[in-house]
Amino acid sequence: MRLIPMCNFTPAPGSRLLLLTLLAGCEGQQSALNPAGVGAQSIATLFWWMGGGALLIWAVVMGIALYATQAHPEAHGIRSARWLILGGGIIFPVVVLTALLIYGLTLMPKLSSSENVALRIAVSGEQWWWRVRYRTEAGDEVELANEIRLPVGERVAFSLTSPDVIHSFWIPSLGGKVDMIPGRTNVLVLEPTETGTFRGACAEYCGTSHALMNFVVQVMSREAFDRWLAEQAEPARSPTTDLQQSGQRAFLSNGCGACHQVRGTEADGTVGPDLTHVGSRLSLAAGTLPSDVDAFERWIGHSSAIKPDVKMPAFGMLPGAQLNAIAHYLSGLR
Ligand code: HEC
Ligand SMILES: [Cu+2]
Repeated sequence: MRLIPMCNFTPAPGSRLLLLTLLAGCEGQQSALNPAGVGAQSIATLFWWMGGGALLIWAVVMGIALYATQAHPEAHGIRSARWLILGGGIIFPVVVLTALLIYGLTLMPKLSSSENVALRIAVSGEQWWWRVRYRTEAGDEVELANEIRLPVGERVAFSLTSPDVIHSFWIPSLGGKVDMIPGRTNVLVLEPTETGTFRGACAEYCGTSHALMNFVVQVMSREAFDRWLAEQAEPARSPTTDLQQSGQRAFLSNGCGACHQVRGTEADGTVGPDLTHVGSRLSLAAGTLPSDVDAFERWIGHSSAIKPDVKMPAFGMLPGAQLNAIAHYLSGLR
């Protein structure tokens, strides 16, 4: 049951903008109406039943209202008029709404059960990025940022928390949203059913750059996932070219390591994202920039212009050649 036929029809020019705005959520990587997970599927089905129920009640009420304005006052006795009001105004809506409520409530235990979980991931919402921690089979903790990869068809439990303000973790294509509350750990269980790339967002206003904290979710086969996690668990690659080497020296001597960790080097800060494999990420700065040398250079020189109030100082005072070398070093950290 999808909106696709509706998305294809061509409206009159005047109403086009409004319709485009309304229907922009029909499809794509961030749509609750285009589900690719068990939770999202139930929520979408519930949405359609709710929408159908609302439409039905609306049609019946409008029908009765129209009839009442057209009918002669003598057409009904006082008794049948009373039954019409009782039936259409109370009994019918109560039955429809109760059925919808019961249906909605029966979905909840299934959505929150953490039985048969194959993978646990800890995610912390920060101003304005996502700290993501996996644990390998060997028990090592692997930290990355703004990116989540999942094996398809397996149940995964997210432990959600926050060190600063309330954020809300939401991957519309895979399931419902859950708040990340300082001092508390909430659990969300998701089960992706299709491979592909999806988008997650913060769904609770958390400060100036709330709209600039997104993340990429990639659902892949179990083998590809295991390979990826093993790569992420490795320490950082050593720089190979002269440019990358001078970039690493500039990175270490300008204090980046006070906030950022690059496993295998002396940089061990924990304020900002772990950069051990930052070159392999699908986006930079929580979905704000693409991940290429150019974007690294812009970010390091102009972080606060790109993301207002960001908790990383802009390093625009560094000579251009140094910024460029650091950008080459970081994008080589694959
Ligand atoms: C005061 C702490 C601090 C210092 C110093 C700092 N950063 Fe950051 N950095 C951050 C924070 C916090 C973020 C997350 C910003 C966001 O996306 O909201 C970040 C994000 C980044 C990112 C994007 C990472 C990602 O996964 O998207 C890069 C790259 C980066 N910093 C490089 C550097 C470099 C290079 C330096 C030194 C020239 C540096 N940082 C110095 C705190 C710091
Ligand atoms: Cu947030």
